[in-house]
Amino acid sequence: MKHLLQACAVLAAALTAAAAAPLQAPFDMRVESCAAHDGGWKAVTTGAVFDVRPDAGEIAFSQRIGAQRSLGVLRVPADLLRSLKRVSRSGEVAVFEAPSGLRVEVHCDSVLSLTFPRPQSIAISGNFRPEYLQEQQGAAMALDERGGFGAYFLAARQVHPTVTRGGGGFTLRYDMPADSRLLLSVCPPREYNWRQDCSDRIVHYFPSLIGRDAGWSDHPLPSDEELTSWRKFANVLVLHLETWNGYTTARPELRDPKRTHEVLALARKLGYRTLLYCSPLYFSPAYVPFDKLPDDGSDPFINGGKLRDNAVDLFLDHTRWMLDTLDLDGVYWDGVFLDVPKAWECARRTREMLGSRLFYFHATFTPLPWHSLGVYCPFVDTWTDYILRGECQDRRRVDPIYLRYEVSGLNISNAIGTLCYDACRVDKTMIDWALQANVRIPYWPGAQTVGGRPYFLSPEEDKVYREYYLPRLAAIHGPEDYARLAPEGFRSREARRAELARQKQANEAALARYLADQKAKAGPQAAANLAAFKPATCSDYTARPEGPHGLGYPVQYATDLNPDTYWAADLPPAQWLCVDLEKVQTIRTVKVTNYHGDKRFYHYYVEVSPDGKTWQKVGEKRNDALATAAGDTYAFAPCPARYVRVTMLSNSANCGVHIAEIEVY
Ligand SMILES: [Ca+2]
Repeated sequence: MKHLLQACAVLAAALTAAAAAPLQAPFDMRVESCAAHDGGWKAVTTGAVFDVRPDAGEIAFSQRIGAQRSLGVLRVPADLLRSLKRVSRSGEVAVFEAPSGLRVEVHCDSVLSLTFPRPQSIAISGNFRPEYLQEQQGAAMALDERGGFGAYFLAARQVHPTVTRGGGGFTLRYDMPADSRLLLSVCPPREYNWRQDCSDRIVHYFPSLIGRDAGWSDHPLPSDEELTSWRKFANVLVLHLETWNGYTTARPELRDPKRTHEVLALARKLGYRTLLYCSPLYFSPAYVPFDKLPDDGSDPFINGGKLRDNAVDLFLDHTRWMLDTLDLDGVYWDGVFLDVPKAWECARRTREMLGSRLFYFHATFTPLPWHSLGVYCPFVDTWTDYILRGECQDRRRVDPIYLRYEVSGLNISNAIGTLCYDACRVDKTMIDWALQANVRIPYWPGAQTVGGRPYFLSPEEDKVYREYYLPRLAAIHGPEDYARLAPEGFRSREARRAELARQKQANEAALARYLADQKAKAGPQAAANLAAFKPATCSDYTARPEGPHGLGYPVQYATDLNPDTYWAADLPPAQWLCVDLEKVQTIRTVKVTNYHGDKRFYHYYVEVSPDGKTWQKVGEKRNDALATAAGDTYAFAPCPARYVRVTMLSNSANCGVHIAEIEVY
C-alpha cells in the first residue's frame, strides 16, 4: 500500500511537471554548463560565468548579455573553498559543498549564492567604473549602461559593507556573521525583449485608489465606451484593486461578477490582454490589509511578524484560482514579500505557472527590508515582463538617474521598465528623460484625484501624452533607436549629478548657518545643557532629500535645542545615537524627547561612558506610555561621563526611530 502511494505521488509529480509548459525565451534561463578545472569549477548560466578558483580563494564573475566582460572577483579565504564538490546539478541550479561547510549555488537567473558556516571577512572587487553605485541595508548595486551586478547579504543582523573606489574599479568589504548568506546577481540575466517593448502598450484602470482615501468607487470597472476608446492607445489592460470586494489572504470575491465577465469578454474581443490586480504582499503579516488600516494615516507596514513558511504556496494557489476562474492573460503584482528569498521564489514560481502569459510587477518598494529604495533585486524583476516604479516619488527623486537605473530594466533585469507618475507627473521634460532612459509611460486615463491631488492624467497631461509621447514612442523600433537616445540620457544624468552636488553644498551651508544661529539665540541655556550643540554620531540616519535643510534628519537635530527638529533612522532598530560632551564631566540627569506627533511610543535605553568603551546603563523606557513633548527624564547618582548613548529598540507606529532632543545635566 505504501509503495502504491509512493508510486502515485511520483506519477502525480511527473504529471504536474509535464503539464507545465517549458518556459519560452526570454524566461528559459538555464545553468548551461558546469565543468571542473584545476581543482575548481566553471559554471555558465544564460547571463553569466562564475569561475571558482579554490587555490586563489577567488570566484571570478563575468556577464554575457549587454556586454561580454569580466565584472569582478569575490574573495573568500582559500580554506573555505578547498575541495569544493558538486553535489547536484539541474538546468535550474548547480549546488556545491566544501568540507569547510561552505555551500555554493549557481542559479539559472545568474545568481551565485554562498552560505557561510562561520564569521568571515570577504571582499567583492568590481573591475569596471559603475555609473550607479548604491549601498543600503547591506545590499549594494553597481551598474553602468551595459550591465553590472548586485550583492545581497542575508543575515540575522545588519551587515554594512565599506565601499572604496580607486583605480579602475571599487571594492565592497563585508564582515559576515556565521550562517549568513550572500547572493551575487549578475546583470542582466537574460535578453531584453525588444519585440514586446515595441508592441505592448499598457493602460491602467484604477477608478479610485485606496478605499479609506477616496471611498470605494461606484464605478469599479470601465464602460464599453472607455474600453473601446483606450484601444487606440493600448493593447494590455490592467484592472486594479477595486475589481475585488476587499483583498486579504482569504480568496477574494469579485465586486461585480456579471460586469467583470462582460468587461473581460469585451476586452478580449477588442484585442486587449487583460491582467488583474493581485499581491503577494497581502500574505505577509508585516503588512496591514487596506480594510484594517489605522485611521491616523500611519504606516501600513508594521514592524515584525514572521512571514508564513507557506506564504508562496498560499499566494500561488490564490493566483492559480484567479487565472483559471477568469481566464486572464496574466497578473499584476502590487508589491512583494519583504523577504528576499521568498520574493525570489515567488517570482520564479509565478513565471513557471504563467508560462508565456504576462507578469507585471509594481516594484517601487523592493523585497529588501523596510522602504528600501535605490537598491533592488534584478533577479526578482527578471522573471516579469514589466516592472513599475516611482509611486509617491516626486521630482526631487524621479530624475534622469532614477529613471535609468531604478525604473528602466534595460541591461539590468531586462524587464521592461514603466513609470508610476502619481507624484512626479508627466510633461515634456519627463517624457524626454524617460525615453532617454528606455522607460515606458503607461496610459492612465480618468482624471480622478486621490486625497485632493491629481493621480491620473489631467486633461492637459493627457494631451501631452497623446501628442508628444506617443509619436516619439512610435519612432522606437529597436535597440538602434535607443542607442540614438542613450547619449542624451548620459548627458542628462551628468547635469543632474552636478546639480545635486551644488544643492548638497548649499544645504550643508544652510544647516551650518542654522546651527550657529540657534546657538547664538540659546545663550546661557546652551551652557546649562551639556549636550547642546555637541558633536554626535549615530548608527544610521535618514538621508533622503527632505527635512528642514533638504539633508534628511541628521544627528545635529537631536542637540539643537529645537523641539521641532529630530534625528531619524529608517533602518530597522536597534539604532543608536551617541553625543560626545567633548570632555569627562560629572552628570546626573539625561532627558530624551522623542518625536511625538501622534499616538506612538518608543522603547529604548540610555547609557553613559567616560571613555566610549565601558558603558553604564542609566535609564530605559520599556513601557508603552506615549511619547510626549515633556520627554522622559532619567536621574541617577552623579557619575563621570563624556559619552551619552541612546539605543532605540522600537517604535509603535513604524520601523523608523526618532529623537527630537537629548539633554544632559
Ligand atoms: Ca531638535
